[in-house]
Amino acid sequence: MRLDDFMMADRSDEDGETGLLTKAKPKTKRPPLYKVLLLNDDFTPMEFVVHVLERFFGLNHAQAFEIMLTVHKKGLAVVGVFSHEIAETKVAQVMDFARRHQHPLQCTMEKEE
Ligand code: TYC
Repeated sequence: MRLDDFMMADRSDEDGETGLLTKAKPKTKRPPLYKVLLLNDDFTPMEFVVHVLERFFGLNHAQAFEIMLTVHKKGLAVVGVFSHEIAETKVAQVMDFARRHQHPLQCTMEKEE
């Protein structure tokens, strides 16, 4: 083995086809998280919203009541942060449950920055 080969041996995968020696940075980016938001409206009963928060977001009654009141007063609130798939499922569950009970409750998701 020539001296050059020997010197390059342990960095062969930093070179590739380009001839440029760049450090191969390990890419282990965490997947993005998504906020699930509940929106206020004038018609959905407060007790229904509390029930939704208990049923689909695992909150106890006091936590659920507090978040419901925040939505009622501020217009919206984050009710949880999840992976894309879980957030999508929560939104679908809430929207379906509200629609089946004929309430206009809206639930959306938003990528966390
Ligand atoms: N504003 C509704 C009312 O006064 C209650 C409500 C709270 C509705 C939160 C939606 O996401 C909501 N009955």
